[in-house]
Amino acid sequence: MSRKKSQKSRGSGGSSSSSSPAASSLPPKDGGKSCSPDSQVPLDGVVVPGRPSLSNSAEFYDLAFKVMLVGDSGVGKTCLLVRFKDGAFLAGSFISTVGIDFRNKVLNVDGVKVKLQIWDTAGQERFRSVTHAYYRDAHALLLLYDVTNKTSFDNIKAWLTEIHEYAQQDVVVMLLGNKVDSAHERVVKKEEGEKLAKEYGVPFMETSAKTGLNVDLAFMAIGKELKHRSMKIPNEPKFKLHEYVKKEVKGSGCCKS
Ligand SMILES: Nc1nc2c(ncn2[C@@H]2O[C@H](COP(=O)(O)OP(=O)(O)OP(=O)(O)O)[C@@H](O)[C@H]2O)c(=O)[nH]1
Ligand SMILES: [Mg+2]
Repeated sequence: MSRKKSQKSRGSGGSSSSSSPAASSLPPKDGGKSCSPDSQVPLDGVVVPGRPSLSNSAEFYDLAFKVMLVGDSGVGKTCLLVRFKDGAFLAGSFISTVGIDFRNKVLNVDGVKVKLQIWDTAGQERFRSVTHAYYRDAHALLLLYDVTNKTSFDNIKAWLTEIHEYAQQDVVVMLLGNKVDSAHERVVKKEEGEKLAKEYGVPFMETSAKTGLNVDLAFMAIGKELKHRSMKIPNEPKFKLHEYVKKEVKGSGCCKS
């Protein structure tokens, strides 16, 4: 996707807990076990050289960014987040997310502590107006479809239209084809995902929240891109997100791609 307009409210005061609708009014999907909100902190995306890392009680960080998970209901957004945060897979019956929820994770990106505040949105249509309010402050969006569900793939164009409408012009977008472990149920080829991503100019990878394939990579790639955008270090080579993803991505090892 081509995004040419300049940043609007990045840098100091880009987004803060007070500018987002309260998430606490929404019940956590699993009784608070896996998705209870961490405490909120300002997300300014700015590092001050030489000062100690900021503290959010137990967590220290230099930069903070807001990342949103979006896509149809059932594509695996919550499972992807739980896999990334806790290294576990939420097996068992599918409990759809209600409204929106978030979790924090601090990544070490080239020696800089980058805190990602990751917002897990509900894919169900009836929550769409709730989630629209959160796009405005997002620095990055992970847009998911399910490789075993053609409708979720066909709906990606509509999601991208929605992103253009509600998100910042320079938001980082990455397309993820999830559930590649389900090789026998696959109905969307890897090449189709690649083609669509190319059409919109966004990086793409296939993931599995079940096995963990490429999950950490997806968030690390986002963290690196946001860190490099935020910190201009003299003589540092420009970070190229597409190239990084191409180099680091792992295949599903499946013949049916
Ligand atoms: N095989 C497989 N199943 C998955 C994977 N990710 C999620 N699932 C299953 O897909 C179902 C839906 O997963 P969720 O993560 O709850 O989906 P969601 O996108 O958060 O759905 P909403 O909250 O309704 O928007 C659950 O039954 C998961 O166990 C995956 O990578 N592989
Ligand atoms: Mg969910």
